[in-house]
Parts: sequence; structure tokens; C-alpha cells
Amino acid sequence: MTGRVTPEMMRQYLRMYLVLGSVNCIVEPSRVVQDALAGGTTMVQFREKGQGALVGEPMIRLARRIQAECRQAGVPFIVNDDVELALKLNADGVHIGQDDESAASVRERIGNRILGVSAHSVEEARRAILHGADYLGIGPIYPTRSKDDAKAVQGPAILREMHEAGIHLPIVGIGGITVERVEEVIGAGADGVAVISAVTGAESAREAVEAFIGKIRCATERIF
Ligand code: TZP
Ligand code: MG
Repeated sequence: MTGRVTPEMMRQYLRMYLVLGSVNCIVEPSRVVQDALAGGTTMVQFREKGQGALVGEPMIRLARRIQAECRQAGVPFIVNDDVELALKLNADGVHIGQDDESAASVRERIGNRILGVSAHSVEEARRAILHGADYLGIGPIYPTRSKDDAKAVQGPAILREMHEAGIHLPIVGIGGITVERVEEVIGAGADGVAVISAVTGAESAREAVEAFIGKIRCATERIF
């Protein structure tokens, strides 16, 4: 990447953001990614976390397989938390939470790569912007079973609150988002949806993503 991602481009990448690791998948995760990309996924985050998560070489091998699928589809490949891994693989970006290394220090290490930061309040959002975030992950919007240490459910109101507070960085909603909830999330001001289980737990990841894209398309002409 030559320069920082533009907000316009970032908003497009956020439309249908698949987040996953091996613990979220019943079949081979890179196969899930391949199917999800065929359905129109716009960005992928490798989040190898939770009980039974891979570590060491097997984790790196899986990351590489997922990255290869993303490359082939021309979709950004983002690594959750692990800046070392992101740099080693030359990933397109990193996503960090509030308990990880500071956004400012991650920005320094990753140069122009995409930097996503999870924020749960206007204050956290402001700080992330100041420290060089390219997008904000806001959630959990709805109850989720995919994150052990998830903070309190915020509801779509938090998205509106961010806008009202003058937060104009691209925003993705996360946590318990299903096809049925897309309209509410986009309607509240998110540029897109970040999803784990509604795609990884679907019988067909491709069909699940297609259904999401259909709803996202309906919910906003702004980004399509
Ligand atoms: N951060 C906030 S909620 C969440 C993360 C990683 C999990 C989202 O997973 P699901 O299955 O889409 O609710
Ligand atoms: Mg984290």
C-alpha cells in the first residue's frame, strides 16, 4: 500500500466484514473464507482466539492460507491483536482492542497499513482517532456468544451517539449481527457490519454473505 487508506475506501471495505478464527468454524476456516469471499465479503479479519485456538506454526499456517484467499479475491486481510504476525505476513492491517498495545504505538509500527480500533464510548473513539485509527469497531451491538470477555451490550443507539458526538471516522458495528438486524445497524449509522457466527455457523457461508449483502444494499444507497 502506498499511502493511508482513504475514508471512502475504508467505508467500502467495512460493508461486509468477516471476522473469524478456527474456533468459530466447523469446517476448514480457509474454506469458510473462500466461500464467504465468493459471496462478496469485503474484508476479512483473522482472529485466532478463545479456548482451543491455534498457536505457533499451525496458527501461522492457517493465517497464511486465509491471507492467500484474500489476496486472490483482492480483499484486505486484517490481523486481530498480533502486530508481530501482521508484520511477519505483510498483512493489510491490524485490529486492536482497548486492552491491547496503544493505537499510537501500533500505528507507528505498522506504517500505512489499515488500523482498526474497538471503541465502546465516544471518549475511546476520540482517542483512537487521535492515535491514528482508520476505522472504529463498535459493539457488542447485540448479545454475542463469540467473545468471552465482551463488554455490555450497547444496542444500535451507540452508533447514533457516535455520529451525534461528531465521530466521522468509518464505523463498523459488531456483535450478534444477523441478516435481520442489518437494517437497524446501518440505519443507526454504521458503514457496515462485522460478523462471526452468522457466517461461520451458516450451512453455506456464501449464501449467508449474499443475504447480508442484499440487505446492506437495501439499507443504504450511500455505499453502493
Ligand atoms: N467484538 C465485539 S462482539 C464480537 C467481537 C469480536 C463477537 C462477534 O461475533 P458474532 O458471532 O457475530 O456475535
Ligand atoms: Mg484485542
